[in-house]
Amino acid sequence: MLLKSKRSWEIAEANVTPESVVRNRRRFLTGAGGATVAIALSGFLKACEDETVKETLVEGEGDPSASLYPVKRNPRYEVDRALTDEDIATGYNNYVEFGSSKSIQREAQKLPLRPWVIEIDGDVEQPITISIDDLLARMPLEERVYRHRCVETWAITVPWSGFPLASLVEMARPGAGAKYLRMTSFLKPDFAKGQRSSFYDWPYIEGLTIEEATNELAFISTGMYGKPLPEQNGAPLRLTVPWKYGFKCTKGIVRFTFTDERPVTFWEMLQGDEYGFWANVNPMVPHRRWSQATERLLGTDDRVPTLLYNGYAEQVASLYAGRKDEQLFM
Ligand SMILES: Nc1nc2c(c(=O)[nH]1)N[C@H]1C(S)=C(S)[C@@H](COP(=O)(O)O)O[C@H]1N2
Ligand SMILES: [Mo]
Repeated sequence: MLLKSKRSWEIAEANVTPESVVRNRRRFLTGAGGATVAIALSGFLKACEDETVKETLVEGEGDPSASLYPVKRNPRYEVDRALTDEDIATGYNNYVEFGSSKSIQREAQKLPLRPWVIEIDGDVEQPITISIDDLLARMPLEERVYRHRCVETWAITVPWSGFPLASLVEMARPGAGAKYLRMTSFLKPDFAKGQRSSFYDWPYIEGLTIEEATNELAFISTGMYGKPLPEQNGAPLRLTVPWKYGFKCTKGIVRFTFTDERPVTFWEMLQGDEYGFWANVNPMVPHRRWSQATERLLGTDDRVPTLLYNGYAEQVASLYAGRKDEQLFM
């Protein structure tokens, strides 16, 4: 993601190192071995290199969920665009936990995917603690082809495997007071070197209204291209809300919390005037520093017009009918 700095030459998709934005924040981080290490940020952060070696889970091999895929494609969710090549969609990523470039694929392999325990809590009938493999066994898996539009203006088209977020909400049995669903990502600075940077408020938080979370399009991806999700794309589970800018699609989720309070999201906390809570795609509403009128398709580099709600207005426009006064598109 691109952060505001005093430099006027910044353009969309420029590879900005957020740490280069000077901040005088200090925070104590727990480093490897439980030692408490003070990391002062000024200029570049030289995080200690991670020595921890993970059990091998290479490209789906050895992943206990590998036998679940491929799953049947739901023909309701196809798009009139060619699929992005798998190598591209799995090799050009945003995942600040592992660094600020697009080339975090190798670094992300350090994330241990098992055990992976998910908490479902807050305003629910009874809190649930469930392992990813038990959750996968309970959820109705299917494949859907969705467009994905990053706020930085690149776009991909991906065959996701996973389940409707509505199925998880149904399992959770939220109370009548639950107006929002907050999603929290993992916090493992020993494995995720970006999390040793105190520039950000970790962990990554995202949120949806309950109406959004139970919209038919809201999806939890657990696989892509007929295989388990790779680490760099958010394994073992990530949110996929294709009508919103990509930063809403939080990766590596460990907690779903039902609440009456609107979550303050990761990017909102850092720079809310550019990356807001709603973040619905709209070609007519420019980002503060660039136009959102067109997008670049990764692979072909074709520039094509961006669509309102990323082409999903029919399914989601009604969610916002009563919210005209809000900043729905940033
Ligand atoms: N936890 C977490 N989730 C994240 C991000 C991130 O940095 N951390 N980046 C977001 C952004 S900006 C985009 S565009 C998508 C990219 O998903 P992809 O790499 O699978 O294409 O992930 C989103 N989810
Ligand atoms: Mo993004």
